[in-house]
Amino acid sequence: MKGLTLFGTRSPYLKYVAVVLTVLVIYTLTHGATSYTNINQNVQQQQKQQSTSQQEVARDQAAGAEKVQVPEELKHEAAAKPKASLEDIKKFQEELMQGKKGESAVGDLLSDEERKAAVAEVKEWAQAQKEAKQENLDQKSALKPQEKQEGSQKQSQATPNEKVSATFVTLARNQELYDLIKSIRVVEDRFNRKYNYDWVFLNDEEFTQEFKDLTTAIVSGKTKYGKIPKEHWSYPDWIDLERAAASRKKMKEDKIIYGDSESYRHMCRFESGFFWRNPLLDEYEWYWRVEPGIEINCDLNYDLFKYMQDNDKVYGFTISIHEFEKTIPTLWQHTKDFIEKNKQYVAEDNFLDFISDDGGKTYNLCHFWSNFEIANLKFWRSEAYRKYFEYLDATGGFFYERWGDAPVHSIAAALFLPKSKIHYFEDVGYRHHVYGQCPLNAQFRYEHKCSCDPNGDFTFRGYSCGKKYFDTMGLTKPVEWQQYQ
Ligand SMILES: Nc1nc2c(ncn2[C@@H]2O[C@H](COP(=O)(O)OP(=O)(O)O)[C@@H](O)[C@H]2O)c(=O)[nH]1
Ligand SMILES: [Mg+2]
Repeated sequence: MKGLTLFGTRSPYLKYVAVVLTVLVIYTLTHGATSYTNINQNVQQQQKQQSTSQQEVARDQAAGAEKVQVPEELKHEAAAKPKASLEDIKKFQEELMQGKKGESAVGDLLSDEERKAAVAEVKEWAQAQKEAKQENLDQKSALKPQEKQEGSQKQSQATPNEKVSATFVTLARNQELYDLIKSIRVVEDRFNRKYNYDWVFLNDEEFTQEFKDLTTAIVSGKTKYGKIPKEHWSYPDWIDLERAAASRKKMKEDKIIYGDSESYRHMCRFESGFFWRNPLLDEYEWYWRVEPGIEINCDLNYDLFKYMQDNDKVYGFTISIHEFEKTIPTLWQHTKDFIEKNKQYVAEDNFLDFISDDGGKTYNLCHFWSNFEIANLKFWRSEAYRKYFEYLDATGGFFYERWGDAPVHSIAAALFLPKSKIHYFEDVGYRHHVYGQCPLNAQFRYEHKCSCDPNGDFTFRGYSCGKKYFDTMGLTKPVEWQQYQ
């Protein structure tokens, strides 16, 4: 009976407690288990509901139904603030550069976006200036006496408002777009995103919309497109077309590069005598030539145009090389004839020694590789160069032989300019097809994030004219040069 004590009469309410507890336990056990089943069911149910609603959305979308609620604030464009003028922006930036924090009234004229962009530009400029200053110090401490002279040349850090009148210029065919776009991308990344210079594109045919759209999307400055006029890309009337054709045939047999190409000849004549006459270039003083398939391998932390301007340079190059003699058999003789009749054009302290080993009797074939050029357009527009080009053109040598624009430009620069106006961009890591220039100093390469292999540097190798350049310019070669010849 002991067992029944709990339910005994001595504590009758305990019976009720026990009953309540039992009920509670049974309830918990049964409902607890059910609740697990429910979670799974819920997930399944949710999934089912979701898929139904997805189906609905998809159905709605397919039906073009616009069920999504657009937030009110997105329905209307924010009331646009009137755009500040370029003058206002410049003034604002000048104040910032003078450390005034742009608190004056002019700052109020700028929208938030304009203000942000202007501040960012000034910050970037300040950073670039700091880097250039450091770099200048580093370079100077590592330079040898002759180079110190160069090192002491004026800094070329343009402020955002101090841009030089300059543009990139590219002659290209539509089908070269994707080769070219890589060149543009790298020029922008290494240099132009900081300076935003314009870019002029020239073609003997109309550029396609795709060409224009893609290049405009990538260039940070303004882009301009020109179709070359017929008279700059055709046979002049004094050319004997049969003689020209026979010469192409012979050059093909002799396996001379581009020997049988008519378009290559038009291109070389155009680059020699006409690109600088294109009206799209009229407003500029300086240009930087870029071709499809080139590479820039190191960061350029200063304004190369401004460097040229501030240091009174006219013609800048990266690679120098010997020309294939068979493409220019009579070019030097015609040059000598021209000089004989026009001695007044020859500069006093010229660079003849770079292009001739015997005081001008013969041409040693050295020339600046013109696929990279940073130069002053005034030089090509000068009387000396115009007359020289006209003289050469009248001989028909662009078509009867296969004169390149590189030797024509180089001979003119070497003869009509004092050699101090020619600048060698030693610091520009550059490659065009098989030949490249890669700064030989390892520290320099690290600091400028160069991607080139110094073993691929062409400057002191056999076919290059690099050694000749250093010797005739009176420069000391980099200490590393013997390792890389
Ligand atoms: N529009 C146009 N551009 C050309 C033509 N031929 C060459 N070019 C351009 O002229 C430059 C030199 O030509 P390229 O074929 O690179 O010659 P290479 O560098 O001497 O091998 C490049 O910028 C080419 O895109 C042509 O027929 N039409
Ligand atoms: Mg090329």
